[in-house]
Amino acid sequence: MATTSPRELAALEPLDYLDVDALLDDEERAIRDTVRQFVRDNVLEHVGDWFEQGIFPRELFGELAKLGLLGMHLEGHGLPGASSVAYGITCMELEAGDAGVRSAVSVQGSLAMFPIWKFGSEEQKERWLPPMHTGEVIGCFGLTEPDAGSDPGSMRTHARRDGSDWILNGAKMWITNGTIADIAVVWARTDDGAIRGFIVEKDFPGFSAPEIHKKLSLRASVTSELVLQDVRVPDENRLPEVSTLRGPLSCLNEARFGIVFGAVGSGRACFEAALEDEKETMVFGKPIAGYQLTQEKLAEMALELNRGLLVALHLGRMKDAGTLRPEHVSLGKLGNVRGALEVARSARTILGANGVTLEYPVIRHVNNLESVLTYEGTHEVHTLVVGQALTGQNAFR
Ligand code: TGC
Ligand code: FAD
Repeated sequence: MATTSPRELAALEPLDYLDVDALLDDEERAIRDTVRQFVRDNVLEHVGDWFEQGIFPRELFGELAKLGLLGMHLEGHGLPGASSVAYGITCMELEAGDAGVRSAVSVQGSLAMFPIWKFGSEEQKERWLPPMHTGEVIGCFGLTEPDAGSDPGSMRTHARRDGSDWILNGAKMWITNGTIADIAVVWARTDDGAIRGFIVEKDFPGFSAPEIHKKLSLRASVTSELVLQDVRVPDENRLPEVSTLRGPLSCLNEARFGIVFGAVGSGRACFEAALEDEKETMVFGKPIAGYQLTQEKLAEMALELNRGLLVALHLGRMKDAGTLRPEHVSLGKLGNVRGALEVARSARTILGANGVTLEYPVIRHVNNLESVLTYEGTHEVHTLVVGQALTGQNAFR
């Protein structure tokens, strides 16, 4: 067994205490380094201001597209077909910048492009996927409603057939990218009780996407309402290969998988800020790093982050091997988001008062993670998914 002195250990990349890096291949390491550099160059310097002002710069999509990150894990129609692990690592590095940036990419690739890729006609794929990959067309995903969040099966948005068209009525709530999107994938119930997906183009009469303001979380992300008042949608914009709730829920698996990795990125950014701070901050005559209470916090953070990273990587390998099940993703989302929140809150305490200002990244990540805990299935929903998988008993109802 190799032995490492405490001095050598302290010199290692602190997050990668267990040398998880050795489990990546050269291509995965190259993607990680490229995205990490992108975040340093394009996000870190500005994101505090974006968060404070409550904006997401739309032009960032163009920069993300230049790296091929939009829909990167899909293949065909000119898409890169990257591995699930590569996609996960990308989400982790983006979220180390800000969850809002990872959200923008998750929603575009996993929630707007994925349903078209999976359930769309050849014409729809040809029309939409290439410009979505290049960032010329931005998409959003409308499932949640004001009274149907955890229970999307109770949605009220309705689509009525009218000749060769459909007439959509209803409202969607909390929709990422809604106001800046060119198309919305909207899920609606039809008269036969089916749940169908429609590509609603932003200039269709009766459709609007007002932005939701006063959010104190994910502020560097656009969140919107979608309003549909007698919106006429041609049948050619209906996704032909989906007619049940299983359709939209299978899109969520894609985005939730990205969050399993992404949360580790948020936590890591906070851990790094805390490590930096504890070396410099002196209290009662010595650095706070020298106190057992601080070291316990740091050790717990390292434990949580390394455990989270290993779980994420394992799920990624399972996804690439085709053995990943939705309940595995629930376990990963549940554990890694909770872990990241604990790390972030603990890091905030180490920074003292600096921990509450946007001069440091920590409070931004803490606040963002409150949304991450709720969206893509709340902590409670994923607990019940895992509970059902373990017991065979449905405790949702
Ligand atoms: P239930 O009866 O269990 O299932 C209905 C059908 O769907 C199947 N199914 C799934 N299929 C694929 N993947 C999954 N994860 C699936 N979960 C269920 C199921 O097998 C069944 O199929 P079939 O063929 O037998 O009909 O449905 P339920 O009504 O009891 O609800 C179950 C529940 C609560 C787990 C589900 O509805 C749920 O996941 N609720 C949470 C909703 C949610 O996560 N919404 C997220 C909205 S999008 C978002 O938040 C984007 S955030 C922005 C960003 O990512 O950055
Ligand atoms: P509710 O479902 O009303 O839940 C309220 C509370 O009840 C929660 O604690 C919940 O866990 C708990 N609960 C629910 N069911 C049970 C149960 N059976 N047992 C015990 N407790 C239960 N949606 C989209 O469709 N597209 C998007 O792009 C999108 N982006 C979002 C961006 C942000 C910033 C946020 C905050 C949300 C976004 N959402 C999006 C919505 C998100 O998916 C929902 O908020 C989430 O699914 C929870 O729904 P809800 O807020 O209506 O809470």
